[in-house]
This record gives sequence, structure tokens and C-alpha cells, in this order.
Amino acid sequence: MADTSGSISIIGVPLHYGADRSGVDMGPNAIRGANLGGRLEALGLSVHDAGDIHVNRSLGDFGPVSKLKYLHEIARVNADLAGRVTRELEQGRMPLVLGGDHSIAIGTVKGVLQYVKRLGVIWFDAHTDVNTEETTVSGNIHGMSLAVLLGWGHPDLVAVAGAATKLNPRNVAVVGARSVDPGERVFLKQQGVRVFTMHDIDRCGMKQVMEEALEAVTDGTDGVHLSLDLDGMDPNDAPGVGTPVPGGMSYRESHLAMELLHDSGALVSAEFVEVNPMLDVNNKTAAAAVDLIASVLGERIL
Ligand code: 4U7
Ligand code: MN
Ligand code: MN
Ligand code: MN
Repeated sequence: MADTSGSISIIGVPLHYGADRSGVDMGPNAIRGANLGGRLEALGLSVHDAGDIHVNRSLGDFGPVSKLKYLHEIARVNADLAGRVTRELEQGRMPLVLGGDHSIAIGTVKGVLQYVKRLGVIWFDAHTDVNTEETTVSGNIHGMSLAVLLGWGHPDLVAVAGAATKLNPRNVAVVGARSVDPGERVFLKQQGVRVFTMHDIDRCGMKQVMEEALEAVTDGTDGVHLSLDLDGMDPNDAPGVGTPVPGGMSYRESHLAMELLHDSGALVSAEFVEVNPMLDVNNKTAAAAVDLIASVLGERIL
């Protein structure tokens, strides 16, 4: 496998259809605008901005066309994204994908899976994102992306980059969960996905939770992807998200998680999603995203 440790490729995905709420499409530029490039260059990394994946802007007038809102455009954008992510890895660069809503994990992770067949995933989130067409109440695809990546969900989404391109549930760890729908609970148990809830973090601390999570995602894999939904953080520290849930991971706990993931040496790709500048307070959430990105890529206090 190519060594991507010194070279980063930023890919923006200004998609909001998976959340069915505007503003999150401005996330990539809000994160870039919080001095992302400068912070990464200060770490000695070579930073390449690949620009944004194109999203059709004119679908609002038509409204949702099926139970899965904006299914066709979301599938198309994710297929594009998957191709771009694979290409960056082939050229020796670590993909850093900026959302956009969390439905973009479908494209990011499937793109990485083309290159790293045995991939572990840390899913940092208040939610578990394992709804399907059968269980979803909202119809919002950003609540389905992890199910799709495990091979379950609408065929048009599972087919992105090939239906065989999927994760092993044993190598997936959700960290920070505190809002899980009834149908999701059943699915998670059936699949055997490791879920570290806020209760686990309260009881055992972030250090132990991340050690157990990293053990699961590195066992028999060749690399780890970080899918970080900013709503995993506490809304006091990251208010600019569309689906905030109280009682989340603090700024310091989130940092520690990133530092331990960096120290594992297993990180091959990352994405930071659900930053909504229209809901943000003084750019706090975009700034927190940049702080966490820098931490997971090796920034230290001393
Ligand atoms: B996010 C929800 F019902 N589960 O399916 C749903 F609570 O990517 C929320 O984690 C999904 O932000 C949140 O709509 C998706 C809801
Ligand atoms: Mn979430
Ligand atoms: Mn999510
Ligand atoms: Mn959300």
C-alpha cells in the first residue's frame, strides 16, 4: 500500500439532500475558511485541494420523489465521490473529505474500500445511521449511510462502487451514540457492530473506549477510516449541526479520541460531516472541525 502519510487531498462535497435541510452544503467552505490549509501545512503536510464534487442545485423545486428523499442525486454524487477518493489514494494522497451531510460516507468509504479491501471504520456520531427504507421515519438518507456500507438498504445506494464493496460489521465501531431508533437497535444487534454509547464513555472514560474501539477496527484490517459527524460532539461545543442531541462528547474527549486514533498509525482516510454554518455560532463548529482534523493528523500541544 502506498504511504499517504505526508500528503493530504481535500475533497469538498456540498451536499444537503441527505439531511433535507439547507446550510450543510456550505460546510466544506466553512471548514476551509477556518484556516484548514494553514493548520495542515504547519504540520509539515503537503496539502492539495481537489475542489468540490459537483452537486445539482436545482432539485429543491421538485421535492422528494420517493420515500428515500433525493435518492437519485445522492446516489450519483456518491458514485462520483467514490471514484475521486480511490484516485487520490492511488496517487499516494490521503483523502480528507469535507461534508456536506453524512450520506456522503457512502461514497467516501466505498471509494476507500476499492483500495483498502479490509477496512475498519470509526463512526463518531450521536446517531448510528443504520436505518433502511423499512425502518426510517424521516426518509433522510444521512440516517442510512452506515447500513448501506454494511450492504443493507436501497439497491441504488448499495450499488455505488459495486454491491460487493462493503464493510465487515466486526470492524466497525460507533463512538458517542445517544440517539438510536428502535429499528436501528435491532439491526445493530443482528450485525454485531460495536457501539460505544455516551454511557460507556461516562463510565469507562474516552481512553478505554478508544482502546477497545481501535482493537475492533484494526483486528484483521489494513487501515482505518474516520467518519466524524460533528453532532457527536456536545451541542455546546458544536452548535452548528442539523440534528443536535444533548449530552455529547466534550471538546477534550473528542480531542483525545483523535489523538489516540492518530497514535494507532492505522488512519488511511477521514471525513468530517454535518457542519451547518447557517446554524453555527461564531464559526465554532467549523473551528472545532479544523481542531479535530489537525489532532487526528498529528498536531500536539508540545
Ligand atoms: B446523522 C434519525 F430519526 N435517526 O433517521 C433519522 F433521529 O448523519 C436521525 O447522524 C439521523 O446526522 C441523523 O432521521 C443522521 C432520526
Ligand atoms: Mn449524527
Ligand atoms: Mn451521522
Ligand atoms: Mn445530523
